[in-house]
Amino acid sequence: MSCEPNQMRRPKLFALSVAIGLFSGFKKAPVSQTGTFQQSNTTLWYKTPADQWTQALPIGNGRFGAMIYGQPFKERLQLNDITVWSGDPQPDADRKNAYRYLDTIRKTIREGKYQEAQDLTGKHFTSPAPYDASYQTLGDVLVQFAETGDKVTNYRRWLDIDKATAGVSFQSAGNTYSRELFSSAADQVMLQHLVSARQGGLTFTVNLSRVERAKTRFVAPDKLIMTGNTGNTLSYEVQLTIVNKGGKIKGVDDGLQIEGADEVTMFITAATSYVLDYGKGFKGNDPHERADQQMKNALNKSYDQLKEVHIKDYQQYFRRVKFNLGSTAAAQLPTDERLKNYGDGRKDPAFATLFYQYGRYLLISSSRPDNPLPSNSQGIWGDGLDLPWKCDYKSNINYQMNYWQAEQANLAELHLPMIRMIKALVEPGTKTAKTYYGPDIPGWFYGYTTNGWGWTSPGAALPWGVFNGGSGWACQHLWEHYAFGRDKAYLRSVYPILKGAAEFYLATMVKDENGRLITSPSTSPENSFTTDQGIKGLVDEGATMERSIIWDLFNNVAQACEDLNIDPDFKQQVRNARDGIRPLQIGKAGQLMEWKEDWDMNAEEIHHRHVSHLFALHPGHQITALGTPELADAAKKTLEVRGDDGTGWSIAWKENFWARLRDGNRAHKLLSYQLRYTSETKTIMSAAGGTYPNLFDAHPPFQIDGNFGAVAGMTELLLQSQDKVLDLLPALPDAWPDGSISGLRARGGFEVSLNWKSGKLSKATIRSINGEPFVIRSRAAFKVNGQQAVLNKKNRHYELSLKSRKNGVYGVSVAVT
Ligand code: FUC
Repeated sequence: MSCEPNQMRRPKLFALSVAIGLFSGFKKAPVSQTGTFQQSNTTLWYKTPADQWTQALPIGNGRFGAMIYGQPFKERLQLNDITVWSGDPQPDADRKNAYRYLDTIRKTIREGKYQEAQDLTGKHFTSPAPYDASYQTLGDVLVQFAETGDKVTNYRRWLDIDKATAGVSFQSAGNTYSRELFSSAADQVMLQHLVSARQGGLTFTVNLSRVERAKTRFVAPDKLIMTGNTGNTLSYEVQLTIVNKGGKIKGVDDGLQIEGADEVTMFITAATSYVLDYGKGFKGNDPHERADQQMKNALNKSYDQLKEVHIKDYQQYFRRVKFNLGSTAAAQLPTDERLKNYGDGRKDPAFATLFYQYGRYLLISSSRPDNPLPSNSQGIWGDGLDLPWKCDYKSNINYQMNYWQAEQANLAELHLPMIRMIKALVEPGTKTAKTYYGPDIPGWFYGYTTNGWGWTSPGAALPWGVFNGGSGWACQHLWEHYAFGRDKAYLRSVYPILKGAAEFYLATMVKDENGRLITSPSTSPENSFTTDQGIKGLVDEGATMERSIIWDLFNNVAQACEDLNIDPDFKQQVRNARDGIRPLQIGKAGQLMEWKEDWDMNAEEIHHRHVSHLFALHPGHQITALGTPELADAAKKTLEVRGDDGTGWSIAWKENFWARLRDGNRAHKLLSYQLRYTSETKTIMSAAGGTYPNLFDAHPPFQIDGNFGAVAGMTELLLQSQDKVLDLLPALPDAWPDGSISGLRARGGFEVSLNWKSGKLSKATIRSINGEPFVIRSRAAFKVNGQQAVLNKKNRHYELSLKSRKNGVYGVSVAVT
């Protein structure tokens, strides 16, 4: 519906309203309908408001988001901006001259003096700086209604993940109230639209607040501004403007009072001074102008216009993948009840697709292509000043898991904030490399974590603080973006970063007793070992994960040289080095060995959550179930020993491992573990993973990697694409006998849709984006354009090699048996 642009009437009215101190109903708000509740399998919905944060519902435009509680007469929107980091950059967090101790540490490890090596590493190879900076809340919008509403009926609150809009509706004292909220990436504004069915039914105050370092003032009777900072570096500004239809409005101290409105639209904008630029100390422009400009732009448009553009903009990502596993009566229930009932998933398979699409929703809402920072360990949603583990980018699993789904689940552009952040780590990482490994060491490096301030130093303590794999693993994401998209110009642009990471490892790996390349000192993320003599230790040489990450990096870098037709000598050098890395080893229990020696079965914590040594199985490609069956069996044994349970992300990782091992039922069992209802928010380090009522993953506490890892795991059950083989339904679980999925992406530049019936592939469609050759593999016999797939006797699968043309579409038809 049309209305006059707000800005046109604003200047004239502003002077008048200040003069009378009260805005009365002459302001024509955009007349529009809030979305009404519609049950669907892309809706999370509840019959009661949220009391706890893990019941509240998240919205976000990649950068700016909120948690919505939906209380009838006391609404709280807890706000976040992805750049709100406390503390300051710490460019001097490296331990000066650490490299001088390197030889001694290495020698001590080689001599088997593990306790001494640990002491030396802890003392000289960690960071002396405190790691205090944390991602933080931006503040709250609090809406306090005049009505108290003892008798609320027909209450509904929901989040429609197909539209990225949230809503609340209920009745009280004969009136119907409804609200709708969304955070628009297209217009960089958050909106809350409130409607009373009865004329004049909206009377409330609204405030902007933050627990510390904030000042709120009304700058016009319809506008609040909150400003503040989080330390020396970051300042922020939040603006809130009310557009009302009917009633009166006035400013009071740190709030606004609305009296008797029929309909109110709240426009909220936010900006900070953050800039992802190490050279500038992460300090950009004052946020005022941006928050102001965003507000002005938004006020120029009607609510309906903003909503329409927002939905379209969001759906360009969300609707790329459609996933259907059929529906049962169980799907009619509210989301929290469905979660409680999930059990083994057979009763409500549609809940698995909801959880899958919710994971995609959360990435779209926390990582838009031009995000100033990537999705952190809570996405963008976090309430507090010192969030769990600082809510940073732990790079020994958690940060990478956040982005596993990006390429496969057709959200490749959302990978870009991560890729930009990796680029931004090269400069500080170059310094860290030289400080710890020697002034002549080329390339760049970072270890177990990074944060909003470009942290590349090790941590303060063992075992977690010292890890060689962060940068190598991060580089896998630079590569995967190319492996799926096959954009050579992009690959050329990131090649120097890949090369720099490889140069660092080439220069710092040492030879073991047999002349094979290993890292030293070396850890296996956050785990410890016990030698056969009973000596406990944290620091070894040549731990499996570090070797596997470097193998993967060298392999990718050599391929990059080949694909770009550059650096032939370097290509040879990394290939030789890759082949010189100490190979994966199988231990006495038949397990894949985690350490250099066969100590796994002596482990103090045999069910430890990190299963780092299986990197080569997932997310690496060195072990495959059909290509390297012995190693795959060893990986299986390791998983049996570790057990299924764990923290949220650990369970999600195991879903991916079992999918790669082509055991769909075991992966599905793990998904069922992950979908255990929990309200536990205390930190528990083992066996307590689950899902909160708002479907956030529980480590516990909330950690979003589990949500994202589950999307990757479920995708791997349906489609894998190692070595340019498009493996259709490699691990379909029995719990999903009939279904379809469309829009998945595969390495080599393909888009794949699949249909299956009674547990068997029935149809597939493959679109070739770049016209590259490929191989299709399936358990079932199939044909493409009359060409019959051939049974590969070794792996017992049907395979067909095809050439493709750019944008060619290939229909896979399966003989009905
Ligand atoms: C690592 C993990 C923890 C947690 C934290 C954010 O330290 O070992 O389980 O996920 O990161």
